[in-house]
Amino acid sequence: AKDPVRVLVTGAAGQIGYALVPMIARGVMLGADQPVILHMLDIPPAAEALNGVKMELVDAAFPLLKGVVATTDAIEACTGVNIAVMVGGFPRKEGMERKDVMSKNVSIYKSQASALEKHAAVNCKVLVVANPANTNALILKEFAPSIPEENITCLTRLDHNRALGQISERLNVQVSDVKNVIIWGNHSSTQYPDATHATVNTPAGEKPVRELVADDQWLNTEFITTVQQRGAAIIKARKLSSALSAASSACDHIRDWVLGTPEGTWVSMGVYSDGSYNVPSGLIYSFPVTCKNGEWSIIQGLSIDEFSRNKLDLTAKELSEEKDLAYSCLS
Ligand code: NAX
Repeated sequence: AKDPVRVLVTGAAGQIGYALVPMIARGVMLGADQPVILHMLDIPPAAEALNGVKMELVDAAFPLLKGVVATTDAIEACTGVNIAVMVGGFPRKEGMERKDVMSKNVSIYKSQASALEKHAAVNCKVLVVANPANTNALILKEFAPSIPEENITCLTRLDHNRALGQISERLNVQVSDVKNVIIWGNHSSTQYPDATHATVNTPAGEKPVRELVADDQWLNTEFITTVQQRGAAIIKARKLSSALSAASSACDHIRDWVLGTPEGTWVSMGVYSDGSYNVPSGLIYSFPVTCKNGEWSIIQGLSIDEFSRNKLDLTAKELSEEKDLAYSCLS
């Protein structure tokens, strides 16, 4: 039998946490043969609720779940973890300035970076979900210099999956037959959902989405805005933000990173930019990647037309501004 993998979930008493921890305990994230030990962190006002989640995990009697740590102590939570899914953060409340929210999250991610750097297992893989996801990941990277930068990522897989879902609905095909959409940039409304290179598996072989969509304008207009605004549409419908889809996508992100992407398929991940596609280096930016042996690599050589170029630059510009704002909160 395999040794258990220790998986940290921060913000585990929140809504995404509640959807995510049972998925991890069932093997959705790391595989049906991989035992896990869950480490759950939240803050003292949520301690009792967190303990309730722990009670339910015990009650569910998951065969793969070999232990549960539920704590409000970041050091205890981070000790020995192999995977860290950072869902905890300070939400934007009505009337709050952007700078105030940023400042709260910068201080959270700065201190959790140190706890992870000092106490996590060697080669711990980190996924930041909490918003502003890209910039929280960047702060985490800056304050955990001994964690390899390629181990620090943020979640744009939900946006990627939303894009697959929209194409599947539009073309009336199975979502599992659609692949290779791309989310470029920030997990925010400036992200660029790009279907230029996406394909559909049809009985006649693989076809570009562009050939199958009768109304070519749709891909350059409504498709993009629907994916960009999907989070807001969910809030409007549910009166709560996305949770099950966020949790499921976080599992997809880690599973593909650890176990590899299928041959010929790429996915979107927010990763530390190396200057590929002339995206400024030093940002956590979402790119198309493939994964193998626990490492991601950015797909190279895709053609970028002028329409796409402008959109790649726009979301990079927003990320640079967020970075400046985050740094201004440090001083
Ligand atoms: P909730 O407010 O339900 O849960 C957040 C939890 O984090 C709470 O239990 C809170 O007590 C805890 N928390 C706050 N500060 C903490 C700290 N310093 N350490 C540990 N825990 C802390 O929010 P939920 O709906 O679960 O969303 C969580 C985060 O995911 C939010 O920042 C949200 O904006 C972000 N999202 C990101 C998505 C993505 O695709 N990247 C999509 C879904 C989601 O909107």
